Amino acid sequence: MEQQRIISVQRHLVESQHVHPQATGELTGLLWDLTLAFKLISAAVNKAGLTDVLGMAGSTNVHGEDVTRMDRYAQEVIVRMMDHGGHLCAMASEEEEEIIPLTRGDGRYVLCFDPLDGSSNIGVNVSVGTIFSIYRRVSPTGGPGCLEDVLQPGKALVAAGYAVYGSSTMLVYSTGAGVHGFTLDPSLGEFLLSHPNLRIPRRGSIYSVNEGNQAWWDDATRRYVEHLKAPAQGPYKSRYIGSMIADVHRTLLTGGVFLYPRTYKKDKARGEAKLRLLYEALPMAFLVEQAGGRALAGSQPLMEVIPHTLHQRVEVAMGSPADVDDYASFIQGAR
Ligand code: P6P
Repeated sequence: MEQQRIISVQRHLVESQHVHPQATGELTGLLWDLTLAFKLISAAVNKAGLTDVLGMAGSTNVHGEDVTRMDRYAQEVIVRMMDHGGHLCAMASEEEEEIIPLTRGDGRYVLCFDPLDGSSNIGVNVSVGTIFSIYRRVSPTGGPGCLEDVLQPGKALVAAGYAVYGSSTMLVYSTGAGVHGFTLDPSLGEFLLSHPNLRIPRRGSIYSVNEGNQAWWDDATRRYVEHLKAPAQGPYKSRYIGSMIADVHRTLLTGGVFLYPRTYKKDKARGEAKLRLLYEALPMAFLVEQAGGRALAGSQPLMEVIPHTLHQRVEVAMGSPADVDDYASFIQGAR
């Protein structure tokens, strides 16, 4: 069996850049800076239980959710890492109401990120992570970016990825040429290629959804999930961690489907979505589709959803193409 190359993420990024002769190295530099931020956050998350970092910071974010100090730490690390690099014209974060101004904000790219997705799980030692997406600016160069640079659909994405802080820390990213996974060797402080050219199985045997919301799903979603439980389907196994990054990472590697459907609890007519479009759903959808999977928002391709506000929420179904196609057949009324 061919020996897998020993290659760091830095080397991988440089080699990926050489595939694009017109590349300036800006995106490579941006991603290098991000990988350093992930190492710093990983070191802190991995000893969260040993410091007084745990416990609520007493603040709440734009969504009225308790913010742990780890959220704030991860947010500050990324903002300080990216502030002077000159690669960005604007940043948007789950933790900030408005776009984040930069000291050097005349760059060519835009960064949207969730600094610590699933952070409410830190206290019980469940995997959490940082999710990011990168667009090219659309506003005139030479000055700071604006909201228009951030509110772009998934099909405009230049790159996306995540760092998952679990039993090991992994970086999974794509610049549109496949999905590549790197595992951090803490003794070296290097992300080494461990999952080259990730491809999601055509069909899986795991479904991942918070069934506690079942009473407030629409009928098609309820029927789809019941369909998966029928013996004729295997039946599928249920796995739900409650940390999107962990649930989608497992789906990417083993196949199956991850769902966060709209719930019709408060607003019986329109329903409510939970996951954020710009810095949770879209970057993960980009990766899943780059790995050969599919991602939907209801019956619409998720990558085509137009963001109108920074913290817009969206219903999500993503994973193996055959599984997402089955879901779509229920949603579209064909089953
Ligand atoms: P629920 C974490 O707070 C998060 O944003 C996602 O990471 C996760 O998939 C979802 O919320 C969990 O939500 O309602 O199942 O607890």
